[in-house]
Amino acid sequence: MKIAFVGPPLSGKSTLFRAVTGQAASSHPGLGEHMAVVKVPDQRLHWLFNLYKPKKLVEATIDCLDVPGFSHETAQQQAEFRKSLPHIRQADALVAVVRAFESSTVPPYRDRVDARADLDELVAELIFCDLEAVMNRIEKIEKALTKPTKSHEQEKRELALMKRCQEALENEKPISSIIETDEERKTLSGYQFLTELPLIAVINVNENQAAKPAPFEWPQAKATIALCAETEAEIAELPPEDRKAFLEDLGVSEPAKDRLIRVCYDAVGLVSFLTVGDDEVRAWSIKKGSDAVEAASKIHTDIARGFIRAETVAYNDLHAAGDMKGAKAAGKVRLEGKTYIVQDGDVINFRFNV
Ligand SMILES: Nc1nc2c(ncn2[C@@H]2O[C@H](COP(=O)(O)OP(=O)(O)O)[C@@H](O)[C@H]2O)c(=O)[nH]1
Ligand SMILES: [Mg+2]
Repeated sequence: MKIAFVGPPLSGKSTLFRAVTGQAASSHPGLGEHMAVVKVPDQRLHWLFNLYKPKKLVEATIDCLDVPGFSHETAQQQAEFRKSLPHIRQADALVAVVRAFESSTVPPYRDRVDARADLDELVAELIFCDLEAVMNRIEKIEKALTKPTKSHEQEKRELALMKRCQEALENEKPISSIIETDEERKTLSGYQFLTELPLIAVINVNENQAAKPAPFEWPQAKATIALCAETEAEIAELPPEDRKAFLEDLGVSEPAKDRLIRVCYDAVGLVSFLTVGDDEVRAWSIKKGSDAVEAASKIHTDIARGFIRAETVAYNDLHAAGDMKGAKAAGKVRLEGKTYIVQDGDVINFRFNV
C-alpha cells in the first residue's frame, strides 16, 4: 500500500511524515518530495516468531510519500504541487493534513487557521485536477471514434463512463461517488483519478487537544482523526522504551504511526494473512474479500497456478492452542479450497504442485 500526505503548505505534512516514518522528510519545510517505507506493526508476528524461531521476520510495509503543499497563493507553489501529481496518483489512499494548531512562528495558509476550509479547498483542487484528466481522455476517445477501428464498442463504453465522471466532477462530487460495480471500480482505478482514492482527514491540533476526539467529522473522508504531529514526531525520535510515558502524557494510547496505519488499512480495505516456517514468519497484505488463489499469487504466481489447498488456521485459534500441533488436535486447522475468502489473521500454508 502506498499513501500520500497532501495538504496546504506548512500544515504539518512533513512533520507527520517524520512521526510515521522516523525519517526527516526534507531539509526545507514545504519543499521537495520524499518517500519512505514503513513497517506495519503487528504483535501477532512477534508471537509467531517466538514460536517458530525462523531466520527472518518480515512485516508488511507501507510506502509513504511526502509532497509539496498544494496552494493557490502563488503560481510557483501551484506548479510545485502539480509536478508531484504523477506520484500522488499512484497512491492507494490520500492523507489530507490540515492545520488546527496555533503557533506564533508558523504563518497560516491564507492568513487564517481553518481546517474545514482547507479541506474544502484541497478537495476542490483534486476535483479540478481530475476534471482536467477526464476532459483530456474524452477528447482522445472522441478523436479515436472518428477513425475506423475495431475497438469502437469499448471506446463508446469508456466514453459513457468518462462523461459520468465529468458530470460528477462538474457537480463537485468525487469520482468515487459514481462507482456502482466492481467492474467500474477496476476500470476507473486504472486511470489513477485522485477523487477515486479514499481520503483520510488528519487535523493537526495543539498538544492539549491531542487526546480529544476530532473537532469535527469531515463528511468526504473515510475517517477523520486529530493528532499533534509535532509532539508525535518528537516522541518518535525518543528511544523506544521512553515513548510510552510521553504518549501517556499526551493522553494517547498508541503512536500516530500505529493509528494512521490502522485507519489507512481500513480505508483501503486491506487485511493481512500470515505465513510461518523455519525460514521466515511473514505478514502479507491483500484486499479484503480476496480468495485463497489471489492470496497465493501474492507470494508467487507458481503457488497460485499449482494451488491445491490452503491449510488455514485463524491466528487467535493458533495462539489459544499454543502451537500448530495443538491447533490441529483442537480441530482448528482447516483445508480450504480456491474460493475460500481469506480473513485477517489467517495463518496459511499453501499446498501446491508445480
Ligand atoms: N505548534 C505546532 N507546530 C507544528 C505542528 N506540526 C508542524 N508544526 C510546525 O509547522 C511548520 C511546518 O511544518 P511542516 O511539517 O514542514 O509542514 P508541511 O509544509 O505541511 O510539510 C514547522 O515549523 C513545524 O515545526 C504542530 O502540531 N504544532
Ligand atoms: Mg513538507
